[in-house]
Amino acid sequence: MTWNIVSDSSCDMRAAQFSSGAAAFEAIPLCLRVGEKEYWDTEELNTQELLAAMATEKTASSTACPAPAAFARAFEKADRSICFTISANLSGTYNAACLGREMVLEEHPEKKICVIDSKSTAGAMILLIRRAKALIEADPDMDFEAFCDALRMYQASLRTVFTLENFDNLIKNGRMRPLVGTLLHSLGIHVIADATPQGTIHVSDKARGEVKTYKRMAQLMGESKDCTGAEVIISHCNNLEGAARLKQQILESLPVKSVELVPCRGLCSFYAMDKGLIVGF
Ligand code: X90
Repeated sequence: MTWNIVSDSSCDMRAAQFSSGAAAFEAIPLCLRVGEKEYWDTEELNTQELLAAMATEKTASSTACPAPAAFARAFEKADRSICFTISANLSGTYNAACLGREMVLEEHPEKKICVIDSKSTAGAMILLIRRAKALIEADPDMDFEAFCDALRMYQASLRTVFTLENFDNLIKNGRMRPLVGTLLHSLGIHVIADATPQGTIHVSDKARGEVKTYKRMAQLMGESKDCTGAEVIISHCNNLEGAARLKQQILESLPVKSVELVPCRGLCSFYAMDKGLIVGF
């Protein structure tokens, strides 16, 4: 029985962080457009260059989800595939993956393929990938439906809280409603947002200054669920120092098991923009 764990490049996971004798891992790249230039969000993409290009580009920037065929190629490779995508309410990626699934099942009805909407992105997807890997390693021949149900339950238990210095790309690309008061940031006010259970973006609070922002984020995390023993992943866009301070705050405030820091890949860098912090737990 061969297994492929598939995701899209919004997952902020790199192949080097995945090693398993029981399953392969593959992240399908989204396409990032900055002015006239197109970047594929592969592991080779230099996110510093991307951020620099975005900072100087005056015309519209946008992104595009992978083609169904890109998912189909990944699903063809194994007997069983589990796929996690960025929230279907933010991107067509989930839809593309479902179409890719149909394409493969038409030719190979014996294969088993499950596509799960993460209703989030970034760290929440890393946690889903790791849980899938652990379940496969524990029993590669398990009942496929039971495996998918366990992961759907785990998805529903995950939360995402984030703070960005700049919401321009999310707002300009129609992924969230404009914020009231665009001068907020220049006044030292940080906007804190979270993922709704439907996988949309919700502005939950504002805080003045970095210390209060991280305190409030940890508080919101505690209010959103019982964080006892939770594994926390902070994706940061070019902001290791901020991520480390937020980690400290989380460890002081909440009974979590661990907090890991990972740099954003291209898609999350594109939307989180310089200094953004996304917490999945
Ligand atoms: O299909 C596409 O072109 C991709 C569109 C992606 C749009 C949003 C990405 C946001 C990533 C901010 C963290 C948001 C976490 C909340 C999830 C509900 C960066």
